[in-house]
Amino acid sequence: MAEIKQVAVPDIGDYKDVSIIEVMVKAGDKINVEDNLITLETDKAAMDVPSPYSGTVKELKVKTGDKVSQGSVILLLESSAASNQTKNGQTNQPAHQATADVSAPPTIAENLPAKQAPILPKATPSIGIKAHASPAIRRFARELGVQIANVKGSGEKGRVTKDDVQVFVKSALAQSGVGTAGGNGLQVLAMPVVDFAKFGTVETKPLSRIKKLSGANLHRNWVSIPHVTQFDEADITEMEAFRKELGKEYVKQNIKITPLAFMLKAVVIALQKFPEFNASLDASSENLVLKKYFHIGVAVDTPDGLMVPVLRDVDKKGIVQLAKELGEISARARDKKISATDMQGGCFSISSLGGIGGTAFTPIINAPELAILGVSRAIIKPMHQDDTFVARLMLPLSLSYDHRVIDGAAAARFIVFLSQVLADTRRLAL
Ligand code: CAO
Repeated sequence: MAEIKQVAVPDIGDYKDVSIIEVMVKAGDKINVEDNLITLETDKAAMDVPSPYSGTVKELKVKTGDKVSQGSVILLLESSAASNQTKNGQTNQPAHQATADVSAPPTIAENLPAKQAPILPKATPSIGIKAHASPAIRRFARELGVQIANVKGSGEKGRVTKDDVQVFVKSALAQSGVGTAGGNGLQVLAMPVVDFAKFGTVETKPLSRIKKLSGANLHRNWVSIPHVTQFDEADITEMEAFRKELGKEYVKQNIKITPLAFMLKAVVIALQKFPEFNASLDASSENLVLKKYFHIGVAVDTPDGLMVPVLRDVDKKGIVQLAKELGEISARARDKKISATDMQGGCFSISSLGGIGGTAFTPIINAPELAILGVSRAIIKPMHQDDTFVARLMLPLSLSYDHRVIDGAAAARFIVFLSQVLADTRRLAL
């Protein structure tokens, strides 16, 4: 026959008026003997209070933040006669001691069954990084293979809650791609958690939404694609002379003709000659999907972070048209007027830092594309020609490619051909 029982705070030693920092049950919950009900925290340690009975919670008498002592009623439980006592015959369990404020390996207290757990909480020396969490949450984290010290707590005083552990696991799964077609299950050491303020003044600034989104993509691409970067220099002396002439003609129409418009055109000519660069792996990673269109992504630096809008059908457009579209799309990106569709469908990307400087860099492939071209600042260099040195304007190129699909020799052929096209602007018209 069902009966209503009072569940009270057990013997917690000399502690009085101890704060409840977590309530783990609510009215209507069905609980078993030894399920944890609340977590108490003294200035030294945290401890869980388990249920001495099984049954259904009828009414909660406490809430987070309340102060309780031995004998304070926690809740009323409707319990069946058969389940009135704990396995060892006790009518009320001692509190389970938490490993105080440390992320040390599980303590003896945590490993012992409840009936053997010490009654009095004791301070454990503080070693390692602090992580506040109740024994139940620590146990839950351990079962999932999560190191509690790596979980950011959202509870009171930064306590790690069950939700925090679940969010941590979900985000770890999402980052590793486990369960997805591109899953790689990478296991890496956790980043060290450093208190930077210990070494000097610091300021914390949240990352922008764009940085968070692009950061996650860059990270996935960097760890899951075997990148190799091939470098070359293109002689753009003639191209530059032509660009300047053309630029003057279009100033009035407010079209700025930069080297990038020429790069777009030259890249498409190279992609037409080397179709495996204008392709993606399918979801099984066993087939190459060769694209018959030529949409090129262009990395644009915006105050909020990197965006890669896509210019469509570059093969069907001339240099002036491309320069115009480039100006428009980069202005839209900087004004935050780029939509998700503007960034989809790219076959290959170009990242130009030529307007800023630098000699070379290793761009990260914008998956599922297979290659990306980095462009650095052109400089005049002495080049050896016909037994003499002549001043030529040399443009540094960095081609990162997916080595699962593209061989080094193919990449070298691609970049050499691209350099030839840029060196002889007549080829752009072919
Ligand atoms: N060598 C020498 N000069 C160059 C050059 C190069 N490779 N590329 C551009 N320039 C010159 C331009 O001609 C222009 O000169 P003037 O002002 O005298 O006419 C100046 O540098 C500035 O060019 P720009 O940067 O405004 O224009 P762009 O077409 O070259 O680039 C855009 C447009 C949107 C790509 C660029 O503004 C940008 O955002 N670049 C950053 C991309 C980025 O962050 N990439 C890193 C991603 S991490 O992989």
